[in-house]
Amino acid sequence: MSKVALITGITGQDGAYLSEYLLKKGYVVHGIKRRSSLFNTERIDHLYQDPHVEQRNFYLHYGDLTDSTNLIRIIQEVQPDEIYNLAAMSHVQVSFDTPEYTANADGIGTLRLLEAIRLLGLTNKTRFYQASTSELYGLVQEVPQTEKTPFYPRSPYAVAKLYGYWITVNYREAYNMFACNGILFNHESPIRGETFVTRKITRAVARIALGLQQKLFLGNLSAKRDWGHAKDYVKAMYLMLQQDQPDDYVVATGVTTSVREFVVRAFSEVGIEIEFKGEGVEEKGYVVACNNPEYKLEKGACVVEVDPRYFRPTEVDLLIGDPSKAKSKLGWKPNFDLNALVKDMMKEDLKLMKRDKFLNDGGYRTLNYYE
Ligand code: NDP
Ligand code: GDR
Repeated sequence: MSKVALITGITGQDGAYLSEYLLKKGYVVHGIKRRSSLFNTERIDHLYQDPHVEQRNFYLHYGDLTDSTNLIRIIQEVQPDEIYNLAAMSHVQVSFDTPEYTANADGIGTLRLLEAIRLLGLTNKTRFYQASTSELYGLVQEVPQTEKTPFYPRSPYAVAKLYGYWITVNYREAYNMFACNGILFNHESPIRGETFVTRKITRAVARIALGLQQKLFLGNLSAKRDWGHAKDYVKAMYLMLQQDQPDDYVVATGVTTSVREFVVRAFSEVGIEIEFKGEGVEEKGYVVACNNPEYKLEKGACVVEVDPRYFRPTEVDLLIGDPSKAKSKLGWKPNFDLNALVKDMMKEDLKLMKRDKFLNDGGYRTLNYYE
């Protein structure tokens, strides 16, 4: 008998990679997607199966983490062996604009799922993965951050996720549930949401190289993140639910890099050398050399500028994770380092933007990519 997994947030970056991974392992995968006015399944369209076909292993259900009865009904129908709770309003800056909704979906949403498992009498059957985050560490207290580092959340998103973290621990202890927190550090990919900083950078660099955009506007260039590849990180989620005992794990690369350095690396991937000059909001990135004859960028052109609108009311300055426990207990190890990640993202975004350029040049459509 195949194992059955239910994934919330299946239309997101991690949901898509995890679905692929579990399907390859022979799972039957069910996912919860939200109703939206435009299609929101682009990342999983290649996995879609015609509902008229009898033998299927991939199913989608309409639902929302803010709707308990909907979650109870889906879990009752699906009777999952494993639930991966990946759904969340996951943008830190946007959480300052929508704090109440973020608390409801990211915090109470986690409780709704755990409580549904309990009410349906599935505590001995269903294993639960909670998408916890390095944002819990917030204000730097020690580096590298481990499973034992105290939390100090710095955004409505992180505070909501703090509730999600502890309610998962509480249900594990109170009801003996197999419930785990993956404290995942930033992980990116070619299908990363376009408004997270890495993808915003790789898309813009591809567009600037192709002459579709002149400048990239960013916020805090000095923030440092421990960036890994999402393909590696979904494997850790799976491994956590295959252990004998439930536990919480940090998943990270152990290497930290500034936003500024990420920008330099992304440009260098397409043969453009850039240098930053100035300080604070006056800091700008200029082209030093363009070593790729395909691209026509003038030496001295200003291609990056700081825009304070992207500053956050409270920032997380430095994240660097210690994945020792995940490595020793789960046998997890990442295949991608930062170089390989930037390469993968730039390669795919160049392909995408070349397609857009073709459409633009042909007069078929014009898109506004400034975000
Ligand atoms: P994405 O933003 O790419 O995906 C989020 C998913 O959640 C989407 O499928 C989205 O649906 C869905 N969603 C949002 N709100 C609701 C809701 N109210 N009800 C149901 N579904 C909802 O995030 P990632 O894939 O990058 O991250 C997955 C999880 O891991 C998130 O919980 C995130 O907070 C957490 N995390 C992510 C890290 C990262 O670096 N990527 C690091 C640590 C934790 P739709 O497509 O319709 O918007
Ligand atoms: P983060 O990711 O907040 O770490 O949360 P994001 O890519 O949004 O920001 C990383 C850092 O870059 C700085 N920054 C900018 N960020 C964005 N989005 N846009 C900009 O223009 C910009 N300029 C500078 C930010 O200030 C920040 O310091 C991600 C999400 O996936 C969360 O869901 C997850 O929990 C954490 O990673 C781990």
